[in-house]
Amino acid sequence: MEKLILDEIKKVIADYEARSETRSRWKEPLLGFASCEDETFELLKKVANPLHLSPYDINKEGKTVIAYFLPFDEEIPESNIEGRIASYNWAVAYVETNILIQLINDHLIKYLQDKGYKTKKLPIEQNMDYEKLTSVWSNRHVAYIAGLGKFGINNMLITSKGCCGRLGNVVTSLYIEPTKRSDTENCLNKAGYNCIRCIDRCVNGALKIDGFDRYKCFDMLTENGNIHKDVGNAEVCGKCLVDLPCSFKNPVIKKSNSI
Ligand code: B12
Ligand code: SF4
Ligand code: SF4
Repeated sequence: MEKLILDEIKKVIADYEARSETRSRWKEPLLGFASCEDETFELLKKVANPLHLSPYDINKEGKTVIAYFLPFDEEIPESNIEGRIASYNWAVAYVETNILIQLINDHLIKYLQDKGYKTKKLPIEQNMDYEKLTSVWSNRHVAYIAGLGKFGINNMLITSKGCCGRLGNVVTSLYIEPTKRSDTENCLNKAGYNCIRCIDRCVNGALKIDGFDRYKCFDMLTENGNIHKDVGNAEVCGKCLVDLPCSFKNPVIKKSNSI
């Protein structure tokens, strides 16, 4: 079933890329599965947000959270390395990946429901609280529980294909064996190596070694959103994701192999 789900996601990506208006390209997606019974979901009320939902709030009959990572084609992050302002391609990729995530979710819902499994997604309007700048359903944390990666000090989930990409998920009544989480860190700094490259790259003083100012970050996103108004709602920046050892891979594996 895992392979079938991956193939369905790949099909949606290929169809979307084939549309004449789509500019962005994505690499092969990564897929992870979490049991709705995983106790870490309860922990999220403490570490992420006291209002954080459980998978059962999204789907009462849920057994598995299907989480996926859509890595950007390398040209997209590479276009965003230079300068303080987010690149046009990064802004377009943000808008287009938001559309793609909804297409994938709606397709998986229909595909699994046709097979008799009730499947649901977070209603889009609940994705973000614009006052508190948090979500009641953190895609990063859900992906972490589904074994897709570990957090970097840039706050991003670093997967085996790095952190340059976006995350999505649905909750289904189909049981799928949960993906095992690895015991090791994927961020060089957290693994004990001397890396603060993401912090050095922050263009608005939002990301520091001792904390993250989400409002300063959002100021930068808003500035870029105004500049890239023509592509839609593109509140982006992402300078702390690109040109890093963890942009396209888990750098800890390579580093420890080379010692
Ligand atoms: C709100 C939001 C923002 C806010 C706040 C960012 C933030 N760091 O939370 C603003 C608007 C500033 C923002 C900025 C950006 N965002 Co944003 N954002 C979100 C959103 C909607 C919710 C995030 C959320 O709820 N955070 C909750 C807070 C409380 O979490 P936190 O404190 O940061 O989490 C830490 C703690 O929980 C801690 N922790 C401590 N102890 C423990 C213990 C355990 C067990 C665990 C699991 C964790 C944990 O680890 C976490 C990471 O440091 C998600 C989409 C979604 N629905 O999930 C996208 C999302 C997080 N953003 C994303 C991106 C890419 C960006 C930007 C790069 C903008 C851009 N696209 O150009 C920047 C990056 C800023 C940065 N370096 O953090 C991606 C991340 C992809 C990835 N690889 O991880 C997401 C997942 C969107 C997506 N669908 O892919 N974002
Ligand atoms: S740049 Fe270095 S410190 Fe920052 S998240 Fe990546 S590996 Fe970790
Ligand atoms: S997205 Fe931009 S402003 Fe926000 S932390 Fe990263 S580099 Fe800094």
